[in-house]
Amino acid sequence: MSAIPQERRIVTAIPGPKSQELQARRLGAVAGGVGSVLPVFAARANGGIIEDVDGNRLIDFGSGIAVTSVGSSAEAVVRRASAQLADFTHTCFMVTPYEGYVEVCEQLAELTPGDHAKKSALFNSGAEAVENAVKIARAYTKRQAVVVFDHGYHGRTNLTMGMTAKNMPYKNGFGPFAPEIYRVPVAYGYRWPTGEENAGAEASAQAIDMIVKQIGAENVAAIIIEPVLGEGGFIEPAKGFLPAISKFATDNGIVFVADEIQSGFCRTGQWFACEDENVVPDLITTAKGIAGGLPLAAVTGRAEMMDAPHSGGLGGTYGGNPVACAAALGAIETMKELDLNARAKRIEEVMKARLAAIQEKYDIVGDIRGRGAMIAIELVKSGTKDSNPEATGALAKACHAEGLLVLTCGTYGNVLRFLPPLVIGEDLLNEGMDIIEAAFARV
Ligand code: PLZ
Repeated sequence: MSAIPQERRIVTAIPGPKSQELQARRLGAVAGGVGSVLPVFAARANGGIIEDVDGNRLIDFGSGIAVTSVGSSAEAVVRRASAQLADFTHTCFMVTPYEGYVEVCEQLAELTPGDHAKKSALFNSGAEAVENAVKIARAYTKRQAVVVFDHGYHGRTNLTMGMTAKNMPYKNGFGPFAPEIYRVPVAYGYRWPTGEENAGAEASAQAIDMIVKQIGAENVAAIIIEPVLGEGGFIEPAKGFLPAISKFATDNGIVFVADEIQSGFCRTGQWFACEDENVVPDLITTAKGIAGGLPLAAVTGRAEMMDAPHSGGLGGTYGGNPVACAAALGAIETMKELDLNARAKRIEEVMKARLAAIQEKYDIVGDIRGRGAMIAIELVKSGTKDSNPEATGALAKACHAEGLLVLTCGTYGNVLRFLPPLVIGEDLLNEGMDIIEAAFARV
C-alpha cells in the first residue's frame, strides 16, 4: 500500500503541466467519446486522497463513481489480489473453477437481505450484471417484458441503454434499442406535484396502473429499480414506494430486482440500500464497491430463480476473475473490520449538517438528500424549482480548482453529488465541505 499523506496539497494549477502533457497525448490516442470529469492524471491514491502526476493531492469525493469505498489501495485488497496474481491470473471459471469465486458467492448469500436459499453468478461490469438479471428473470418466468423507472440508470450496453432513462450522453444516436422495455413513474419526492408526503402512494399507484393497463402484469418478467437512483440524481424513492412495488411484483409472479450497483456494499450506511424499508428483492445486482476497484459484478438471488437458466446459459470468459474475487474478499473483510456502515452514517451526519448551513445562506440549494456516503444537493434558480445546471457546473469547477474532486448527476444536470471513500478521515471530510462552502461564496 502506498502510504500517501492524508492531506490536500496544491502545488500547480489544476490540471498541472504534466497532466496537460498527458491530456495532449490522450487527445491523439483515446477516442473522443470517452470523457473525463477532470483531466488530472492519477499517480497514486489511498484513503481520501488522489495524488496526481504533478504532485498535487486532491480530496476525493467521488471514489471513482462509488467504487473505492474501502479506499483505492486498501491493505487487504492489495494483499489478497497480489497473492492471487502470483498464484494464477486466470483459468476461466467455466473451464477450471477456483475457490475464490465460490467464496464470493457465499459472502453474497450471507450479506444480501433475506434468509431464503440464495445463489450468485459473477460478471465483469454493472451493465453485464443487469443484462444477466434480465436473462435469469426471463428464463424463470417465461415472460419478456422488463419494467424500469423514470430517472433510472442501468448501463451502456444495448439492453441497459434501453433501460436507462436519460438520453444525453448515454443513448443519443446509439439506437435502435432492445424491445419489451417499459418505463413507469418513480416517487421523486422533491418534484412530486402534490408534495413529497403523497409521492410514495401516488407514484406507486400510477406505476402499477400503467403496468396493469399498458403491459399486462402477466407479461412482465422483471421490475428493476435502484433503491436510491444514482445517475438520475440520488433520488430516494419516497417512503412506501419500494415496498408497494415489491409487493405488487410478488403478488403477480414478477421478479423484483434491486439494482444496488451504486448503492450497495455499505455506501448508504447499510449493506444494501433496500434494507432501509425492509424490502427483500428476488434478485440483487452488485458491482462497483464489491471489489475495491477491480472489475467484478454479481447477480444474487433466490436459488430457484438463479437456477432457472439451462446449464451453460450464463457465463463469459472473465466473469468472476480470480484476482477480482480475491480483491472482493479483501474489500468485504475491510468493510466488516472497519465497520464501514457506521462510517457511512457518520459521513452523512457531518455532510448533512454542513449542507444545511449552506442551504440557509443560499436559496439555490433546493434539496439535500441521500443516505450514508451517498449524499447530494439539487440546485435550482433562486425562489423556484427550475433546474440550475449552470450553477451546478460552476460549483463543481470551483471545487476542482481547489483540489476537491466532486461529481455531478441528475436528469437535469443540476445535482452535485458526494461519494467519498468510506475510509476518509473526518478532517479531510470537513476540509472538503469548507471548499464547497467557499465555492458557493464565489459562484
Ligand atoms: N446500475 C445503478 O450506477 C454505473 C456509470 C458511469 P457499469 N454507474 C456509473 C458512466 O457514465 O458510465 C451503474 C449504476 C447502476 C448499473 C451501472 C452500470 O455499471 O459497471 O458502469 O457497467
